[in-house]
Amino acid sequence: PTGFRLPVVPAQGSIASGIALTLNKNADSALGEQGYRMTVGKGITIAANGAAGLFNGVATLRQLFGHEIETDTREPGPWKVAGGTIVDYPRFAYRGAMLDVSRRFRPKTEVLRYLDDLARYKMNYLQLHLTDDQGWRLRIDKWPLLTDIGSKYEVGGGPGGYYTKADYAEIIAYAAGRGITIIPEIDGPGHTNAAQSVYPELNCDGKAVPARNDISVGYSSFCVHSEATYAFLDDVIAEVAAMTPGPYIHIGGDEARATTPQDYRTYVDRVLPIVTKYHKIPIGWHEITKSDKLSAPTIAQYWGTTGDPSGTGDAAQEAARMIEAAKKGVPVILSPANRSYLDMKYTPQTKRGLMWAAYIEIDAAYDWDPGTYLKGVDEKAILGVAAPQFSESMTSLTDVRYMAFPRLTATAELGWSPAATHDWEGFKRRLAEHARFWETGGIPYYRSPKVDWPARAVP
Ligand code: NAG
Repeated sequence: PTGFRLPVVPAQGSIASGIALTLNKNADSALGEQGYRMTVGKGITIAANGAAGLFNGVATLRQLFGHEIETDTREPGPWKVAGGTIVDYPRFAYRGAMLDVSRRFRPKTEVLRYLDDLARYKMNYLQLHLTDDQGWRLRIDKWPLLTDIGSKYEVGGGPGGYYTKADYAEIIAYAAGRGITIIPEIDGPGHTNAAQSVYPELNCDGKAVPARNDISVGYSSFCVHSEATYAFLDDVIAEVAAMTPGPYIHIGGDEARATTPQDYRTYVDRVLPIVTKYHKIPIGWHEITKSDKLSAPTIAQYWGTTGDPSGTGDAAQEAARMIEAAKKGVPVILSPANRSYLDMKYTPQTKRGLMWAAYIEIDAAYDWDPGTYLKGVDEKAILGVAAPQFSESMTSLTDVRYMAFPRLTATAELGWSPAATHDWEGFKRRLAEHARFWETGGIPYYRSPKVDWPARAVP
């Protein structure tokens, strides 16, 4: 990674000193695509089958130093790492986060800082929620008004903003330099007011709707029976696919309350093939399981609040439908809103955040098992975990990070570590040691009373 100040030496013969990163293609199949073997003797060797493994090994090494070697000037070195060998690989292939840059725009440089945060914890996907009722945030050349006009507002009355194609490319490259793949989300058929406010043809009555920057959900819908809608989506998805080297495009699909159930299925069944046509794998919020045509490799992201289908309410029904789809082979990304949503308040006293799903303290974010969460679903059906953060209540990068730390690390660990090592007492002890990284790195965090934090490193 850039900024690494230790000497990197070529891996010829034994390593006398310094750090060697070695790619031994298929030499150690137990490590898989993302694992690594680290040997610390006089020097340090990190070996892996692919770049992803090397990134993960470097992330571990940075943690082993016990403090941030790039920003923590209180310890100029030399630095010590205990000797030994680590063989390490993830439980789940997908470990992600989501930033909502629609409700409130976050400038490119702030997205890069969040990518740094994710890389530190071996997270390998960042979903960008680029479109919603309150603003469209990515330049689409064929439909320029989306950003010329549709990006100029946001929740709270701020100026909004958008990413040019060059900005987006820079975000993707910066992410790739840290082992992270960007997943663009184009939400629909609901959460679409920004697009409908600038292009009248997306509405059934052919009239543009007024722009909105309030935080209600579920009122907007593309005109599902009009071919203009699919011509628009074909153009948008073609451009997004061309800009996105990663394999996935997220089509949203959540909370289409203004769309009838039949229309909703029509929409999903029309949009999925467009994504496939442009050689991308679709991901959708779990509502897309309402389509009868859903099948692998299309992925469903579960944001329900229970994995137990036996109850009678809506939540149990959502779980039942997700479980049925998973059993039919649809891969699942787990983002239970009452466990992994980084926009839920920690406690009633938390200044930012919503609380519709739960108050989520750090122990609640950690104490669940992705492998057994959906009742009756085999762990093999679970692609991984993700921690979304919607931004109705986030006014700055400081807010974004304060709500993410420490909970983001809980999702990261659930995605990486084997179930057998799950242990709240151990987690909370290890977590306390990370305060120093955050404080010297300028990352605000919630000092949960459930953790015995050390005295502040930076008073
Ligand atoms: C839901 C909506 C989202 C909103 C968020 C707030 C999903 C998938 N959809 O109402 O638009 O911002 O929760 O936590 O979460």
